[in-house]
Amino acid sequence: MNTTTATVTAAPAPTPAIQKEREAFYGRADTQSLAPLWTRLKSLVPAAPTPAGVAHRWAYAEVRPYVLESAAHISAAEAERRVLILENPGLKGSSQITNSLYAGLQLIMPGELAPAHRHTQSALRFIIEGSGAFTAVDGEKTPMQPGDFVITPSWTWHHHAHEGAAGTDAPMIWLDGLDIPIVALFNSTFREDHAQDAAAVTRPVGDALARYGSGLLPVGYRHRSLNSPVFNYPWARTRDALHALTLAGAPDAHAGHLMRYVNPIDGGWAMPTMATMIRLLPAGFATLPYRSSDSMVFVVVEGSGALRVGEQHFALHPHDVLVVPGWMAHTLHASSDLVLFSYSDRVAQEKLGFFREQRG
Ligand code: GTQ
Repeated sequence: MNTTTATVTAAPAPTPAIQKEREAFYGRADTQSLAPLWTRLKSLVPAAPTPAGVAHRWAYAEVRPYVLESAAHISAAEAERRVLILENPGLKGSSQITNSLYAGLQLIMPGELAPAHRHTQSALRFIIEGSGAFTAVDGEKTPMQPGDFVITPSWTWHHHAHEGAAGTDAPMIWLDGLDIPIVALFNSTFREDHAQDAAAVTRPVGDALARYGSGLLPVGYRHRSLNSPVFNYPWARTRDALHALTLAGAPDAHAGHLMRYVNPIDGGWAMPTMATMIRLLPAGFATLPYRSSDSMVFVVVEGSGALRVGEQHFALHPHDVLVVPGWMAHTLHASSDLVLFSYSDRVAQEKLGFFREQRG
C-alpha cells in the first residue's frame, strides 16, 4: 500500500510516452557519464542488507583430500603459498568467502618453506592440524599448533616453514583469513618479495607472548601497531579459559560462552580489520536466533553439533569451515561440547559506525 502524508504522495505510474522520453533522456545523459539515481535508489540504499553470497559448509572430511593432493601438484616454494581458496559458491570467481573477506586452507609439507613476503593485507591463521611447522612474523618465529590463532599484521615480513622430516612427520594445514577484499575496495594493495627466502629472525620464540601476553607489559613500552603485540594466542590457554567459564555460570542464550581475542594494549580487538572470537557451547546447549551485519566465518575446533541458517541445516564436525552471510538469523546446537572459532569484518564495521546486531 502507498503511504500518503502531507509531504509524500505516491506518484502515478508514468505513461508509455513519458517513460519513452525518460529513456531517451537517460541515453543522452549517459553520453556525459551521468546516470539517474531514482531508477537505482532502492537497490543502492536498500532497507536492510541484501544477501551477499550464500551460507555454506566445507566439510573437512571432504575437502582435506584435495588440500593434501595439492602437494602432489606443486611445491610450497613454487606456489609461494600452497592454498586452496574457500570461495563462496554464491560469489564465484571472486576469491571471497564473504562480501569483505577471503579464506583459504594452506598446506605445508615437512621440509618445505613458503618464502618471505609482505603485503598490505592482514592475515590471520587458525591452525587446523599437524605439527613441526612455524611461521615467522616481523622477526619472531612461532610454532603453529592446532587451535592456535596467529596474526600476520599488515606489511610485516612473514614466511612459513615445516622443520619436520619428509616421510615421517605430519603435513601442517591451517585456515588463512585475509582482508583482501577490504584492501581491494580501497585499492591500497601493495606487496613485496623479500630478497631472501627466509626473513631475519631477531627475537627468541615466545618473546611477544612473554612480554605482552602474560598480564604484564614492559614499563615504558610504546605500542606502534594497530594490531595486538601478541601474535600467537596459543590454544592451550584459550581452551583453559573457555572451560573455566563453563564452571562459572550459564552461557549467553544467543551465543554460548563467547570470548573475543583481545589486544592487551587497549582492550580492543586483536586486529584492525578482522574481529576474531572463540566460543564454547556445552553439550546439549542450543542458542536462540541471532543475526548481525557482519558475515561470519566459523571453524569447528572441537565437538559436533549443528548450524541452522534459515531453512538450511548444516551438521558440524571438527575442522569444518562454514560461512553465514550478514543479517541472516542463525542458531547453533551442540551435540557434544562444541568449540567454534570465528572471524568477520565486525571490527571495521564498528569503527565506521554501521555494525548492527539483533537477538531473537
Ligand atoms: O600466507 O602470506 O592464503 O599472502 C593468501 C595470501 C596466504 C600468506 C593466503 C597470502 C598468504
